[in-house]
Amino acid sequence: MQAGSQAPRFKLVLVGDAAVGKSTFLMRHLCGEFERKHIPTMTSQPRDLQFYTTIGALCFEVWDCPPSPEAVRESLVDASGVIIAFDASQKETTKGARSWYKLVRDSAGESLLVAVCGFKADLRVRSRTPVKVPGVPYWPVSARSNYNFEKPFLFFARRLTGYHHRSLTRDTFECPH
Ligand SMILES: Nc1nc2c(ncn2[C@@H]2O[C@H](COP(=O)(O)OP(=O)(O)OP(=O)(O)O)[C@@H](O)[C@H]2O)c(=O)[nH]1
Ligand SMILES: [Mg+2]
Repeated sequence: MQAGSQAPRFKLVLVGDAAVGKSTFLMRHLCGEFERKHIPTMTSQPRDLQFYTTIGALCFEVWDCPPSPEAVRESLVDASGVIIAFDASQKETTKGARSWYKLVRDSAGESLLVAVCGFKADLRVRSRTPVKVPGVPYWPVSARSNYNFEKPFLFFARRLTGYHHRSLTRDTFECPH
């Protein structure tokens, strides 16, 4: 089954400090590959992620942002949701996550859907969610082991479509290369 043009489409923005694992997480979903090198993202880039669920396909246009407030503010225009990422093995990035959360709320308001992910959960995890706000979910996630790696997308799929019993049948693995 293809997620064609009729599939519901939602813009999500991936935000966090440098090197927390944003691009690696996205590439894992796109290709199934785990990128070992840190190649800094210089400009915001949209990537289409297709998901196949028990009640149909849907597409997330995911904007992978460099860790720059201007780039994040620009990317938030027309966004349906935001993933705030930090490196759960590095304490200082939890502080960063709180600042990103504030920037997102100040720029886009309280009604925008937000999820928080502590990446690199395969390493010794020392941190819990830095954003304790009712309705803002948190998952430890690993792009290396795939631990919880579909959870934020399932959350957005359910909340944005209103189908709370939607389950994923297949993640996307369509390598662009
Ligand atoms: N152990 C482990 N390492 C990870 C994981 N995810 C990413 N990394 C590593 O973290 C480093 C940085 O990953 P990137 O995805 O480039 O980080 P980024 O957040 O996109 O960084 P910027 O583009 O600079 O903002 C790379 O060396 C990845 O291999 C993970 O789940 N586990
Ligand atoms: Mg990047």
